[in-house]
Amino acid sequence: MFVRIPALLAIAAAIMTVASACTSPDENGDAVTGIIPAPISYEPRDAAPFRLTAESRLVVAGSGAAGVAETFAEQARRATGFELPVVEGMPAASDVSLVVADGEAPDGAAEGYTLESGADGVRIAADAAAGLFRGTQTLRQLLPAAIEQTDAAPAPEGGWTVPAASVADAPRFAYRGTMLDVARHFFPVEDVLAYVDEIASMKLNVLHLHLTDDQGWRIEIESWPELTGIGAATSVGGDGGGFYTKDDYRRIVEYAAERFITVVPELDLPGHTNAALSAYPELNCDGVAPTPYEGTEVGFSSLCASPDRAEATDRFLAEVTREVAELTPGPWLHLGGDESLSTSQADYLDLVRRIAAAGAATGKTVIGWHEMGASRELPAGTVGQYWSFVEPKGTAAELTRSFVEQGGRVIMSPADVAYLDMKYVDDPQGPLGGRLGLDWAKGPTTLDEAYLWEPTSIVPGVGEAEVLGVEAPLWTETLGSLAEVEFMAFPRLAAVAEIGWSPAAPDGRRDTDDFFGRVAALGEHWDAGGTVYYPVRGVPWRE
Ligand code: TNX
Repeated sequence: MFVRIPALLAIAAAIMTVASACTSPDENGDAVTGIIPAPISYEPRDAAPFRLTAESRLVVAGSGAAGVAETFAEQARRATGFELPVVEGMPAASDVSLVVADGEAPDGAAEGYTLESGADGVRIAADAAAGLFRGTQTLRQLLPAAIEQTDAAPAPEGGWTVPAASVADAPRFAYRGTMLDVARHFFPVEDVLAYVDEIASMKLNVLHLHLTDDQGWRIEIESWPELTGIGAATSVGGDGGGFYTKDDYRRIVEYAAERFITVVPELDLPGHTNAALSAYPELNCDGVAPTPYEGTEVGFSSLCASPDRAEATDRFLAEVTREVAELTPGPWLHLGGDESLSTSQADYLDLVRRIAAAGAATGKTVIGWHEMGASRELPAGTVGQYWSFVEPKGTAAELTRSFVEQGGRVIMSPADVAYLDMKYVDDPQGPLGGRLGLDWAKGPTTLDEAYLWEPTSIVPGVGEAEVLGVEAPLWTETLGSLAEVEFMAFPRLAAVAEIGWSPAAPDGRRDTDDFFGRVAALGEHWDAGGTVYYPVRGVPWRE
């Protein structure tokens, strides 16, 4: 299906040696439903399980149900070899019924759904197609892991069964994302599509693409062709460049949209711009294009705030934001704002005002890293993304509250728990010898740490109503292949996905044992689908 086998095999081989040393499966025989993120409610029904067979059909009703059915069927057909036609009409006991109709989701939530399964069939119902799709991802996890197979292998022992259960579900936060840095290293479209499928299974609804940085500009801009003509040739370590043509990018957006995932494009401005500056001398204060950059330092580059450069800089800002906004059906445009360490505060504030205004002029809602909160001239509703890892009393908290004071909300991405590029704790002894990832945010990050944080307790004054959601960023200075991306993302992304979706624990304590048990179930799906993950110690991985 996806062209990524060799890199994957290399890592998978290394991992298998470690996996066999991991703890044994759940010995108590406890019913672990294996759903991640945990649903609002899961009740086993006193009934025989559902069986998906060669006779099964996907019986659809309501707006958007057929599209959701096709997306689900595509993978299920591949794995089972069954025909699984998408039809309308009366469902039979061997069918999966997919219904969009008013009053089906808990509280009418757009992404909510109910799922009933048993010998009498499966019925997933939602108020909107988005909720129906989320429900099919629960079904994906309730089916045997072999449902992830990329070709029809023999059916699992016992057949394609789904336990008899009633599920009612809806997300806690509206924004549940992950960021992929395609600037430090470039990832081809097929890799991004594979990643989209993987994150869809955890009910994430945002893929933030960090499209530009010092080391590369990765999105075609017709009015500034050298951004990719010159600015896309490099990456960290001289690993080669690349960029998305507009058609490539549209493919990603469309594929994500079929999975009800919004792509948030990021143009990182005014810092992190060496690639753009190297392509256009007129964007530099001294009129000289710097040489391309393939290192990993941050904070040395910036657009020029000088009035001499205002014409070129403002035209650049207007045109790049317009072209990227035109490619973006979603509501958000991320314009960076982080680590502009080579500009004076006055210049930074001037540039941020112009950058955010250009973004808002496209009709999109601007998102900025928390440093952008230094500006008191942000367009109303600008969203802040908090990434600090220091105590909340510091400046980062004040900068973050500034977005709320200006009518915006906040995405929580605290680096010490939510950054997927932080090393795993055991990795120095692990399969990759500590080669992947960074550790600047308070050292390596365990799966427990990724799981045991509460987005509404990070910044005082930014509570449930002010938190738009959560996002787990993955910076790729040290990551050059999809397999390496997957290795850093999984299983920790599952933890952040659950924080974003599942209800807050009533006593404020999440149950790691229960979570680890469900991660093990997800691990079987990853194995079957060829997704690489780090076999974190303490998770009862199944053989
Ligand atoms: C900080 S966090 C950055 C990135 C780096 C990352 C490495 C943030 C907004 N900026 O430029 O890639 O650390 O972890």
